[in-house]
Amino acid sequence: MVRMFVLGTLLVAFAVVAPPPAAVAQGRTAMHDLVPAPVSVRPAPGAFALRPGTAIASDDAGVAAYLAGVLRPATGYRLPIRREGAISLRLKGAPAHVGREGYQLDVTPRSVTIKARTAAGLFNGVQTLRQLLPASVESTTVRPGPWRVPAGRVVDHPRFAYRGAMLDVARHFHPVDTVKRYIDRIALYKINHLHLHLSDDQGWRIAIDTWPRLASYGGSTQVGGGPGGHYTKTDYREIVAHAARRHITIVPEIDVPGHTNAALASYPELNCDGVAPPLYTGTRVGFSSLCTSKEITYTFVRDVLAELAALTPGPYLHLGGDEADATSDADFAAFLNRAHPMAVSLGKTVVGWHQIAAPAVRHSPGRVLQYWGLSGSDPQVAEAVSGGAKVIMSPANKTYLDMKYDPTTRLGTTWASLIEVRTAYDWDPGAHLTGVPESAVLGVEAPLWTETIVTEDDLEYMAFPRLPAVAELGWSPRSAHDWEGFRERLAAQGPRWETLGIGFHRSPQVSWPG
Ligand code: TNX
Repeated sequence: MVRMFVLGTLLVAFAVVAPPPAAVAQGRTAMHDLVPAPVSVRPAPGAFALRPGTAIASDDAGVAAYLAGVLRPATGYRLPIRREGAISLRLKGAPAHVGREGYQLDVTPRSVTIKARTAAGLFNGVQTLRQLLPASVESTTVRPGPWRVPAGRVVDHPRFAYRGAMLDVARHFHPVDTVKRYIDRIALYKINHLHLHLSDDQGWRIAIDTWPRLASYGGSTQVGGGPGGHYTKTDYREIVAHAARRHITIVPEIDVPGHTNAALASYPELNCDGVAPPLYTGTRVGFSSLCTSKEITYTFVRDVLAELAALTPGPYLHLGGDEADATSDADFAAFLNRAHPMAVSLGKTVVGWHQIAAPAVRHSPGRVLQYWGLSGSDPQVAEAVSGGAKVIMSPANKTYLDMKYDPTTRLGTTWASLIEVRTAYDWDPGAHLTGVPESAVLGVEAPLWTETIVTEDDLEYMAFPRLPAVAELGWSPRSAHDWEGFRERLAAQGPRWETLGIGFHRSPQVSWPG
C-alpha cells in the first residue's frame, strides 16, 4: 500500500502522459487525466485527501451545494458548507485571462482552491476536481475511497463560448428524467448548451396553450408508431432549471417551415388546401411545409415563439430551416423574413440550420448559423459570415452522434459517414470551413437525431465516447490537439462511465483499462 502511494506520488510528480491503464483501474488519477484537456497543468508532489469533515467554503452557494451533492453518494460524507474550509471556491483572485468561464485550481496536501470570475467558472473548476478524484466517486452507493486528489495547478479557459449537445426528442420522445441525466453527463465535459429539437414531422413535444392540439394530438406518436409524448410547461421549466444549476443554457428549436407534419396534422388551417394530413411515423425528410401564403401561419408562428420565449431564459431561439424541400426558395425566404424578426422582437437571437444563409434571407441581429454540411466549403455560409453571422459547427460527417461507429453498429445510420471516435476528434472547428475564420465560430455542437434511437441506453451508447471528443474540440486550445494524448485521457474516462452505468461504445481505437 505504502509502495503504491509512493509510486502514485511519483507518477503525479512526473506525469506528462496519462498513467498506465492498470493505475486507472486501481482508482488513482493523475493531473493529466482530464477531458477536455486544460490550457495548462502543472503537477506537484503529494495529494489532498478528502475526509468526512472536510468543509467547503464558497462565494457561490449553488456551486457549493452542487459539489457537496456530487461527492455525497460515493463518499458517504455529508461535507459541511462553512465560511472557511479546506475546499474553497472563490470569486476573486483568478487571473484575468481565464475570462468568464475559466478557473484556476490549486491542489496542495492541505487544501483545494478554485478561483474564477463567475459561478460558471467555479462550476467548470468543480468538473475538473471531480475528474481528479478516483472514478469510483461517480458511484451512487458508498465506496471505500481513499478520496485523493493529486496536487498541482490547473489554469484553464475555453476556446469557444458555445459548446453544445443536441437531443432530438421529436423522432422518439425522451422523458424529463432522461433529459436531466443527459444534462448531468454533458456537464462533466464542460458543455454549456443543450439544444432540444422540439418539433418535427413525427411529433410536437412542447405544450403551447394557444394551440393545444400541437402537443395533445401532434405529440401523440413517434417514429415507428409508439405513444410519443410531450413536455408540459412545468416539465420544460424543470429541465431549464436543472440545466441552469449546471450552468447549461437550453436552446429550444421549433423547426419551420419544413419538418412540420405534426403541426399540419393538428390544425387543418395551417395547410394551403385546408386539409390536415395524417400523423407521420416514418423517417423520410423534406415533404412538409407550413403554408407560407396564409396569414394564419404567421399568427401561429408568433404565438408559438411568444410562449416559447417566455419559458426560455436563454438568449437563443432555434427556428430550424433545414430541408425545406417542399417550400420554394422564394417562399422560404419570404417566410423566414417574417418569422426571424418575431424572435428578435421577443428579445431573442435567431439560430437556424445553415440553410438560413440563403441570400434572400435577411440577416437578423446576432444571427447564428448551425453548419451541418459535409463539405469544407459553403460560399453562402461564408457570405453570411461576412455579413456578420456567427457559426456553430456541427458537420454531419464529424459530429452527428446518430451515425454508426462502424458497419456493425446496431443503431444509427450512415448517410453522412461512419464516425469512429478519431473521426469525431480529428478536425478543427476553427479552420473547417473556407471563409469562416475562427473569430466567426461561436462553437461546436454534437447533435443526436433519434430516428433509430429509442431508449436512454441507446442515447448513451451513441454519445459516449464521441460527445467528449466534440466537447474537447469546443473547450481545449488548438495547441492541445493530439490524438495520441486524447485517446489515453479518454481511456481514463472509461471507468467513470462504467461507474455511472453508461454502456459506452468500447471503440477499438482506445485502450480501455481493465
Ligand atoms: C438530417 S441535419 C436532418 C435531420 C435528420 C438527420 C439524420 C438536419 C438539419 N436535418 O432531419 O434527423 O439528418 O441524421
